[in-house]
Amino acid sequence: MDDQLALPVGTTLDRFIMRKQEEFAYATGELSQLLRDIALATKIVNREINRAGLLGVPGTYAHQTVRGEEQQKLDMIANIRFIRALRNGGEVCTVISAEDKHLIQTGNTKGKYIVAIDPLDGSSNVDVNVAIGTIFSVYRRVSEAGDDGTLADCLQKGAKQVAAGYIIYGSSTMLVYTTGCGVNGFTYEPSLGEFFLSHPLISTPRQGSIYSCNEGNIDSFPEGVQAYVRHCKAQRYTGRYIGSLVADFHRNLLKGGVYIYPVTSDYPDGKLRLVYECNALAMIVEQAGGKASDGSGRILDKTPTDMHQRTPLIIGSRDMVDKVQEFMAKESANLK
Ligand code: AMP
Ligand code: P6P
Repeated sequence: MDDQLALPVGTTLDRFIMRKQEEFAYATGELSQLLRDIALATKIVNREINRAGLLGVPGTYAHQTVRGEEQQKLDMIANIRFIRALRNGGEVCTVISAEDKHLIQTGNTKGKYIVAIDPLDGSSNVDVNVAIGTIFSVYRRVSEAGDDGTLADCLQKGAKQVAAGYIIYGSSTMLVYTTGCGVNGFTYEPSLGEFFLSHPLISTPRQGSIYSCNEGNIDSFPEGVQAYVRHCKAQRYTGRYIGSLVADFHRNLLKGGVYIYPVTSDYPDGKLRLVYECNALAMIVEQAGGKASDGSGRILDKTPTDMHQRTPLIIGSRDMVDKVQEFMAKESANLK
C-alpha cells in the first residue's frame, strides 16, 4: 500500500500497472498485459460511444440478448471490441459476456485468466446521453492450461477475483479498478489517448445520505426494504437513481450512499447479474471500505450455479448496507 502512495496523481495507467507488477517478483507480465488490453478496448469503445449519435448507431437490433432486452448496436460493438482485445492479448482463455449466452473460447488455451464482462451496462441510456459503463472481473483458471476454459473456471465465487474494475463513460471517461490492494481511478485524456491516475486509493465514506433504488417498483419491494426507504425519507436523505448501475455506483462510491436492487415482482431473483455485474462492484466496494450484500449474505461469498444468474444487490457505504440488512432482518423476524 505504501508503494501506491508513492505514485502521484498524473501517473499514466501503463506506468501504474508496471509499478504494481514490480511488487510481484514472480509475475510474468500476463496480468499487466491483460489490464492493458482492457484499457485499449476501452479507448476504442469510448470513441464509438462519443460518435454514436452522429453515426445513428444507437438504434436497436430486433433480436434479444440473454437478458431478454433489445440488443443495442453499441452493446454489440463493445462486446466485439473487448473480446477481440482479450483474444489478441493471449492471456485470457475464456470470456463470459453479458452479450453471449455461452462461454466464449478465445483459442488461447495456455492463457491462465478468465474474464467476465458486461461490455456496456445501462446501454439503453445511450439514446438519451446518460452515463453508461463497462464492468469486468478477472479470475485465475482452475483447470489445467492447454485446453479451453471450463464451466468450473467460470463459476468461481467473487472472492476468488484477481482483479475487478469498471469504466464509466460519463462527463469524462474513467477506469476504476482493484487487484486487491486498494482501488484507484484513472481519467482518460482523449487528446493524448492516455489514462492518468486521478483518484488514488479511493475510500468510500462509512455513512452517506444518498439512496439509489427504482421507487417505481417500491410496492413490490420486500417490506424491510420499503421500511428502509421510509427511514431514508425520515432522515431527509437524497434519492438519486440514474438507471445506470455504473453511474449510480460510482457516485455513491465517491460521495457515500447505498444502491439497492432487491427482489421485485418482475425480478423474483433480483435483476442484476452476479457473475458480470455484481461481483466486480462488490470487490471494488469492499476494497474501498464499503459492503455488498444480497440481503442475507456477502455477494463475494456466493458460488454461482449459472453464468447469467441474477441476484438482489445492496451495495455501498458500510453502515448504510448494514442498516438495510437490519430492516430486512426485522421484517423476516416479524414474519416468523
Ligand atoms: P502474472 O504472472 O503476470 O500473471 O502475475 C501473477 C500474479 O501477480 C497476478 O495474478 C497478480 O496477483 C500479481 N500481479 C502481477 N502483475 C500485477 C499488476 N500489474 N498489478 C497487480 N497485481 C499483479
Ligand atoms: P430498472 C440497466 O438495465 C441495469 O442493468 C442497471 O444498469 C440499472 O441500475 C438497472 O438495470 C435499472 O433497472 O428496472 O430500474 O430500469
